[in-house]
Amino acid sequence: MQEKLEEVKKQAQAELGGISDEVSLQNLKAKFLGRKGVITEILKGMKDVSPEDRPKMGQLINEVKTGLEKQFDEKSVQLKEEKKKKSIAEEKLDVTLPGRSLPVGTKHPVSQVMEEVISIFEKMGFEVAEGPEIETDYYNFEALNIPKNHPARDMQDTFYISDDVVLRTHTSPVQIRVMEKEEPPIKIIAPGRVYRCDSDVSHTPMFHQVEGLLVDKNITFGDLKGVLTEFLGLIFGEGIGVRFRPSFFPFTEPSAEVDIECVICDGKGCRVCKESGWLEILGCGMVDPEVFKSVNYDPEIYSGFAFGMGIERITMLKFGINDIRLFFENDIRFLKQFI
Ligand code: 2U9
Repeated sequence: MQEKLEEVKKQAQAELGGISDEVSLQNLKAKFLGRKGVITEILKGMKDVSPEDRPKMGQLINEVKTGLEKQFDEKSVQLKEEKKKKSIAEEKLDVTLPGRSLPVGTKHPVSQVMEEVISIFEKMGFEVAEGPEIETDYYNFEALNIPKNHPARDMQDTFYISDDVVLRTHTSPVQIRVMEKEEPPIKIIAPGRVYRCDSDVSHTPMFHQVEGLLVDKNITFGDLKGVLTEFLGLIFGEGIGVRFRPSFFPFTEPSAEVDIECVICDGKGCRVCKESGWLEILGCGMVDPEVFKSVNYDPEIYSGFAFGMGIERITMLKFGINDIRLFFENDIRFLKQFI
């Protein structure tokens, strides 16, 4: 029995040496020290040992048992240590690795140009004014001296919400609302979305405008020319050719349309400028006395100028875009080109 015990001890130690994980360790422990384990089997053999040898034998078995238990426990501690060291080594953070770059969006080209236009006028001392996109007939047409039979009032051109309520067709109602509330001097721009029943390569049902209004004593057409010529030089490049052509708008008198030298062909004549060398870029004029009357400004005391421009058109000319609908398709291959 003593020999058997010695053999079992050696076998257990040998097998313990080959163990490398906690589960196998527990299985091995059960095999030797468990209730149905090898040591228990040996203990059962005690009944065949002579009574005088029994105490010594019992002590011997116990020594082997506690010795093995200690070695199993030590192995368990050792395995836990190794596991911890391994996971620390594996989870080490390499701060020198290059970061993963996240895709970053870009500002829509119309927003970029809108911000640029606003910034130029702010530097000249204009303040930004805003108002509702759903307007009454009064603010959108009546107060602006647009007659009842004017084609712009037609259902073909204007989105009607009801007989008396429309989606604003220009940002001019904003200026009417400001003048109703405040006395001159007025020096504002009104940027925002406007709506017209129209759709082709150069028109969309919604587009963006910036309009401007300056009212004070002794404001002249010369002031208007100075401000707009300065603006066009800043937005299209210093020295760009500018010309003022007589025109008509119900809300300004006299009125003019402003052209710049064609940015595509440098004024030589091409398809875009219809061989004229010039591109129409904005409309303007001196505020009509009828408009002043509707806001209770005395046209004998005050004068002013106003102007309006479409931001999509300016963006198309600045970037050489030939179809306005590209702005609203949200194709990132298009949008990515304007960083
Ligand atoms: C008030 C009085 C007058 C604003 C003006 C224009 C001329 C003009 C167009 C440019 C291209 C509209 O976007 S577009 O289609 N605008 O030609 N706008 S004068 O005149 C005003 C505005 C407010 C109280």
